[in-house]
Amino acid sequence: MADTASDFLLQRLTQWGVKRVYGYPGDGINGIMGAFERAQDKLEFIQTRHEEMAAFMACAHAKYTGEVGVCVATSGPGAIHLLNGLYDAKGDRQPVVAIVGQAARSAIGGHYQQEVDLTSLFKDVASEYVYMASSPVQIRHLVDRAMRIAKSQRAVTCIIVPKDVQDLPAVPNPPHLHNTIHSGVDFCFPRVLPADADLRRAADVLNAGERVAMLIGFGAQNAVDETIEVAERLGAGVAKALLGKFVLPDDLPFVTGQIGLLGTRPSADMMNECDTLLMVGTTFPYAEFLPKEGKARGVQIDIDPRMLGIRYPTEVNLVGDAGETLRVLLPLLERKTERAWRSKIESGIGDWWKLMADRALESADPLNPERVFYELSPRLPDNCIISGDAGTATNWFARYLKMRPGMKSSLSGSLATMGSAVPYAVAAKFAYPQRVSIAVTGDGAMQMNGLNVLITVKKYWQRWADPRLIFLVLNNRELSQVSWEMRVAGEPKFSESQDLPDFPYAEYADSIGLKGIRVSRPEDVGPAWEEALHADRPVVYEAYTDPNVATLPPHISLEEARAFMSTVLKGDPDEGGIIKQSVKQMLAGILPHKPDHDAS
Ligand SMILES: Cc1cc2nc3c(=O)[nH]c(=O)nc-3n(C[C@H](O)[C@H](O)[C@H](O)COP(=O)(O)OP(=O)(O)OC[C@H]3O[C@@H](n4cnc5c(N)ncnc54)[C@H](O)[C@@H]3O)c2cc1C
Ligand SMILES: Cc1ncc(C[n+]2csc(CCOP(=O)(O)OP(=O)(O)O)c2C)c(N)n1
Ligand SMILES: [Mg+2]
Repeated sequence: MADTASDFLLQRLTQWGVKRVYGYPGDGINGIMGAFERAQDKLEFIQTRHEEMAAFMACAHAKYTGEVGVCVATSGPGAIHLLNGLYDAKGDRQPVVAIVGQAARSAIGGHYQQEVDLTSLFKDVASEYVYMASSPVQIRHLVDRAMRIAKSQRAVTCIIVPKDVQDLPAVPNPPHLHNTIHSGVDFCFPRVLPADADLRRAADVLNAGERVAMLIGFGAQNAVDETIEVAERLGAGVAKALLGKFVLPDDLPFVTGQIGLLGTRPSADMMNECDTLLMVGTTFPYAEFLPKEGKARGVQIDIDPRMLGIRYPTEVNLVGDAGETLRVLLPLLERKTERAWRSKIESGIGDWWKLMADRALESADPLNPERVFYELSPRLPDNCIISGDAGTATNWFARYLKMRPGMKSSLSGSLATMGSAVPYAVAAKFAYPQRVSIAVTGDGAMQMNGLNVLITVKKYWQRWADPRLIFLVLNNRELSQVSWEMRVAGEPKFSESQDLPDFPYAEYADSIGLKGIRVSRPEDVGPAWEEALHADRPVVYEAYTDPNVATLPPHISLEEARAFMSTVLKGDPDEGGIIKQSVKQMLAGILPHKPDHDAS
């Protein structure tokens, strides 16, 4: 069979280095599926259970590998299903290309079956580039531009291919005529460096500071040595935004860990007390966990000018690659001889880890979820990849899992959608079959999409060189994060909305040929991790946990936590009554910028 436009589409993707596409078929993309069948030796098609999972997996591929993630879906319903996963990629600025089918050109505009105005539908999520091929001659430049724009802008792009165009003969070389496009595939990232005068301004701010705090994120991932060196020289502590969790190891004495509601007390204290802030490659969103406006002078570094000066009114905004910029900044920075600030940060970190251990070992009914993460942390295998979700698990993931060099971690950060952990973990496994991949998720998220993704795991796991892929499910029979958010707002739990049906997650895993482990006693948590981490197949680790363990902001002692939980739970339906005032008073005492933490 002569090459079709679809064959050429896939060939062009492979010329761009694409090796795997996540998707789901349908008659709007039969032509493209036929081409996948013919291209199997060069391009892998991974069948997901739902197009949203394909988009999540493409996003995770981009996050974990730095390459462009690609997903494919049929016209109409398939294309619509992609959206949430594509918005996840857009929110976290990941390069993803979506390829979708469309009704035949002869039917477009005729209210035809499965016809949706896809250019309009994708106009927001793929705002950098969305175009439809009305002729095979466009395929070459549509692929080249979608890939180049996705890569260079860290954006979602979309190519729409009507079903009849898919089957037309390929046109790899447009005629040498007026109105034709002759595009190419090469792409190199430029060196991005600020101007010398601006580096000098930044150095002046940083040199003048006496108490420097650093906040780094995902964008600092290739600047590990430089970040450590700058922190050493400035006597600074370093906090990490959640998507940058893996960037610096947690055993460095000056790393304060996460920041924010799920952050650590040392991070909160450092931001509250610093006089200078250096932010590198981060979009961390919560202003109340950054210094109060005017209290600290600020410098920010980001490769994307649009992301500068939007979280704190930083005095010097440097457009640059994190590593390149820190390298040229370093010679301008003076070593702080006064190290008291740094020593204070370091001792705060030691105290924090002791508090974490105490909290994890508190009893709960029947099991404290913190214990599950606390026991996992020291057992994490080298180079493992951890994928988180939205729910209480996000908090324990952020606080308890200590990262070491070589590990990776991620979740849906900006969109903060439920359901990222399981598809992300599967994509991690496809990208790195030799590494251990771990998803940490709630039962709500598992019921939303995770259980179905396990069927994908059943289909593929035997392909992986190392079969270890572990799904930790916190079975707390509740949308616990929402219950806590409502309680904190002074509302009792609304059972009709938050209670979840119990489900046998471990048994379900066994029933489809994976391994299920169910744990409900604290003493079994550690041995169960050993079993899961040495299993010969993917494991669902079902932890039967207490939904009433609160996810609390950083400034709260063990005693305050106990008092808070018992007071707040009295407001729940079974106890009757709402105790808005006492909840608000308690919160006023523990949230950041409370008067006694505020030097101004
Ligand atoms: C339930 C839930 C709760 C959450 N709570 C918190 C919380 O308490 N604390 C928290 O931190 N997060 C929290 N998040 C996540 C939060 O919403 C943000 O997504 C996260 O803080 C962003 O992390 P980041 O800044 O590391 O990454 P990103 O948002 O990915 O930012 C990276 C930045 O680096 C830039 N960049 C990329 N490459 C380079 C380069 N080479 N050089 C320089 N710059 C570069 C990018 O342009 C971008 O601006 C939560 C998420 C969920 C799901
Ligand atoms: C798609 C989507 N729907 C709703 C929410 C709001 N939300 C955030 S966390 C959460 C509850 C998560 O419940 P579960 O997965 O059971 O975890 P738990 O908090 O109980 O540990 C909800 C509903 C969301 N983030 N994403
Ligand atoms: Mg739950």
